Amino acid sequence: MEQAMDMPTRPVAAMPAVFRRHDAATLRAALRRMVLVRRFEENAEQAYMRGLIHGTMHLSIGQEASAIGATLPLLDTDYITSTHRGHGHCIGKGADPKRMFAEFFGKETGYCRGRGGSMHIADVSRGNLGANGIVGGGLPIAVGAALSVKKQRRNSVVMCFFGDGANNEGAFHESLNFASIWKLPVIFVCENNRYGMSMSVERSTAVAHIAQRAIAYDIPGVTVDGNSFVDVLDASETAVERARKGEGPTLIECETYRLRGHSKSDRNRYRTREEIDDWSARDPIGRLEHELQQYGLLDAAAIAAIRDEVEAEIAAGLEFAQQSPAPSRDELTRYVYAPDGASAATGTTHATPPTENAR
Ligand SMILES: Cc1ncc(C[n+]2csc(CCOP(=O)(O)OP(=O)(O)O)c2C)c(N)n1
Ligand SMILES: [Mg+2]
Repeated sequence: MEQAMDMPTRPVAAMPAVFRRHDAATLRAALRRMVLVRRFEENAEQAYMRGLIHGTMHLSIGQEASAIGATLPLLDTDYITSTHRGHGHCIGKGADPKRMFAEFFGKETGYCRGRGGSMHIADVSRGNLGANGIVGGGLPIAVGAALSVKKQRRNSVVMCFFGDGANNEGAFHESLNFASIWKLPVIFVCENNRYGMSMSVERSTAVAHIAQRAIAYDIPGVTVDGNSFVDVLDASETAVERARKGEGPTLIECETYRLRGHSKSDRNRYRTREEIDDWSARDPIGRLEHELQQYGLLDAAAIAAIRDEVEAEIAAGLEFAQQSPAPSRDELTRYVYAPDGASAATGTTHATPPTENAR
């Protein structure tokens, strides 16, 4: 009986092109990353509820196909800019959950030595130029990074994540225009999860599809099912290839949904239970598992093994974070402000930071 359930149920001829382009090991690794993002966030949420993590956090539960499908074609030498809802982007760019948990717990071993927290995880050594608490803040940074890549004649690309809430901001329009006129290697990935806090896209946005905005900047714009790993990966590969060939930017709109509230203080008053249930039924992880099984690329035992591996990795990450040292009190503002008086990059003088922070 079990064997029969594991038999492929769809003809190989019907297999999506991205499943042909990647071997089973790569697809398994992608699914593993999606499960890792989900379990990372569920565990972070629990730690928050238990009072172990302070501040707030924005969970991307339900959006994993968008983060992992988009980042899969990226190389270590490529870059991303992320958002306040960026845990999936970080893991997609190769971040270690141990150091992410440590950052959440405010520990020295975190990516920003515990000074950044959930919304400011960055790892420049792996091309993660940072999450960003400013809506739309990553867009001009991505364009600047892409300009520098182009000037240096390097072959890297920059993937810029942002939400639907950013698409009506000036920074979005200026960034797309600059990237287009200079043919910069940027992939703009809009994660349209239907809401900016409690504001629906229907109420905030004049166009039916955010990808239509690309027309104004004469670049390709494509809307994909953001809960389909296959569709997101397909669009991302096309856009990354175009950027790498020097043909310029693309705007990808991933239509998706955040199953949790905007942040930990959201009481979900602007949407219905039915809507949330409807999107829960389109869960991107279950969907990819099902598709991989349908084409005989992964069986139930392999999926169970992925879940076990991820549980072990999460447990080790939490343990590492809890055991790591906290910063000492008199060093709390170190790494937050530039050293008194000087900028390492330019040698110029900064305004003196507020005295209570100047130590
Ligand atoms: C420039 C700016 N304006 C407003 C805010 C407050 N704010 C934080 S998140 C958010 C909504 C963002 O929505 P969206 O871009 O769709 O991302 P999502 O939260 O849905 O992932 C707002 C308005 C902010 N952080 N920065
Ligand atoms: Mg949104």
